[in-house]
Amino acid sequence: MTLNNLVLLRQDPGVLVVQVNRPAALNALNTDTLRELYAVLKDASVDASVRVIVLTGEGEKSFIAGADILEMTGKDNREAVEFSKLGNEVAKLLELMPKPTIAAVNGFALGGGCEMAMACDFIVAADNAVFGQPEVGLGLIPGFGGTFRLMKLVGLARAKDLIFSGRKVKAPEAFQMGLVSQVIPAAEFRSKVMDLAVNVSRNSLPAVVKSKQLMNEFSESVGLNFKVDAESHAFGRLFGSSDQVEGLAAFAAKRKPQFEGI
Ligand code: CO8
Repeated sequence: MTLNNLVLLRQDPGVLVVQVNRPAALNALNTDTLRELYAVLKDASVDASVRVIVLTGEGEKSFIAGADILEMTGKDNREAVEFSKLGNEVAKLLELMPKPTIAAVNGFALGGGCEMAMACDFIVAADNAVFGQPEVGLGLIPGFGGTFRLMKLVGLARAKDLIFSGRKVKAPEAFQMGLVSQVIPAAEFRSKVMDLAVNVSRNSLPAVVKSKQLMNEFSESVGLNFKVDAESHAFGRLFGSSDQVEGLAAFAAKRKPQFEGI
């Protein structure tokens, strides 16, 4: 496929940094970006020179501020299912590929952004990072794996708290919940993340990959396809509902939504 620089790559020996590059939209994921992300990750998954993948966002403000709300606005049910499935394919690749994947969250990780981070093997966050699943405030549900990965990481009650309220949590609270494995001061974030990634890359790759595979299986990645399918279809069914239309229109108009759905 033609790459449009929606995803930037930087390769240090053994470490591939994959950087979502739509800073004007706070790195929100539209279809083209998801396709490009999938293509570069697929290549990296079989590239012998890549031993560790770091997923991050361009700029200082945002990792990924979610799926592109403006692009989602015109979608019908079928298109919404397809969009959710595309995001879920990227997330599945991050989770299952035979390479360690680290999410380096350098700012907003909201909605689909939090979901992409959770699909990585673990998350390190700058101390100014902000996490959340705000979909219900848009008349939506998480659609890139958040309905099952969040509860795996933080437990069922905390996942419900976050998804029902849509509230944003800062890096220290995300760390306390178990969503994030390390919080690093923003000023030294990039260099510390690279140190960490290089450290992982120097270990035996077959041993790291085998431990990844086992931990995934033991932590219920089994049944992943069923969960992904169920989520994508539930996500798609919300499209066309009065709350979904109102939620996305309110975001575009920069006003608060008025929900009436029952
Ligand atoms: N989609 C599209 N554009 C976005 C998004 C987004 N998710 N987030 C930010 N932007 C754009 C804004 O529209 C704005 O553009 P412009 O300058 O042209 O007006 C620009 O980025 C900067 O944003 P703000 O001016 O809003 O910046 P602030 O610093 O004031 O606020 C926030 C930052 C808090 C991150 C705010 O932008 C925000 O709330 N964004 C939306 C976050 C959100 O709700 N994300 C979840 C989206 S839904 C989702 O991810 C579902 C995943 C499953 C999808 C399944 C598909 C079918």
